[in-house]
Amino acid sequence: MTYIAKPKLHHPSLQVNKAGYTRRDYEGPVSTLCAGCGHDSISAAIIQACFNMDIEPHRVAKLSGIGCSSKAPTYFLGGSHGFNTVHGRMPSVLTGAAAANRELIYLGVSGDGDSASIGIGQFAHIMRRGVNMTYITMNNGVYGLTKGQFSATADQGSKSKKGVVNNDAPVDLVGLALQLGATFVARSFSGDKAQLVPLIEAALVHKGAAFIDVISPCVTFNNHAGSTKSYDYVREHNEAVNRIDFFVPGKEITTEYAPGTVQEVTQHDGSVLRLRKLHESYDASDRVAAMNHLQKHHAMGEIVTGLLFVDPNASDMHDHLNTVAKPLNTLGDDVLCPGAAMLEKINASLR
Ligand SMILES: Cc1ncc(C[n+]2csc(CCOP(=O)(O)OP(=O)(O)O)c2C)c(N)n1
Ligand code: SF4
Ligand SMILES: [Mg+2]
Repeated sequence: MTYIAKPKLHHPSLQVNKAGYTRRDYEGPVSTLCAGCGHDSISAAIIQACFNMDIEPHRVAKLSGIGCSSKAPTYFLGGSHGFNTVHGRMPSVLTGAAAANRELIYLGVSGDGDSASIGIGQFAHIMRRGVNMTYITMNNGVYGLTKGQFSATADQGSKSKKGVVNNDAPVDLVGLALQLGATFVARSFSGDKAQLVPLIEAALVHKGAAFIDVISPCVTFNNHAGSTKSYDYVREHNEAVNRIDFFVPGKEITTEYAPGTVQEVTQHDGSVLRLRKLHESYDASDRVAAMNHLQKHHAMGEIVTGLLFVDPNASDMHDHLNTVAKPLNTLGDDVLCPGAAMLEKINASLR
């Protein structure tokens, strides 16, 4: 048995959102991940974000690869479209789905092994193509599902549960996403829901490739002293550059802040992100500065979190390829078949 169904009965006084759903409608069956696994907290944050945003669950397509992290989508958005791909191949399947139907909201869920080890090539191409999606990695520095081997994001010098030292340099998915042209790049921590929920909300409406790397401790294999992905280590070394307030389009913003302490970003759908600066000079619109900041603080053993970069006017894969707006399965013969005369003209032009 891979999951335990939840009772369908809802308490009559549960809050209902504007789309007519309660928070329970965004859940899935009972999770079978280890108690305390960071991945379950990220699932809870996704549920909260979708509820807050009044998203109809059937409008979401959630895709993942293989791993405990890639199994997590089973436990949220039970009424959404779902696809579990081969290990590390979620990005190409998501790209294909997004190309065929731009009307769904695409949510890619992956692990550090799934994205930074076997799937690193696929990760690179989905970011550089600007696929319109929210891509979340649940990053614990190990292959949890196959019993705790170091993954490619494990820090140099960090120790396994049995005391083995990792001598290899880590892959930083945030650094890679920035370099590859992702237009919304953030890092967060599964233990910081206040930071994570608005980041997910903002990513869901971002047009283009939105990437959130979430440090998500594996309590069974990587939560000991010597690990840089444990709850204690992340709490002690978390260096947030900003806190984000997310406002849906048209909502009045009344809170006042001192000049220079807030960076306001209006996205293409009219939603507003208010970035309350924790590092005075940090500018989330400067890609190169974000890369420098990340490297500098990583060398100091710090984990930089927050919205690191956003381009609110980004273009996406559909703009790059000039694709048709309608889902491909709704196009009739009249559109798909150019007709004999047009075919003759095309053939003539090639002779
Ligand atoms: C092609 C292929 N190679 C290897 C495996 C074995 N395998 C399953 S999950 C996994 C790693 C998962 O690690 P990660 O993506 O970090 O997820 P976690 O379990 O840590 O959340 C591996 C190597 C596989 N299933 N398929
Ligand atoms: S093995 Fe680790 S990653 Fe997998 S469910 Fe357990 S705590 Fe989570
Ligand atoms: Mg992992």
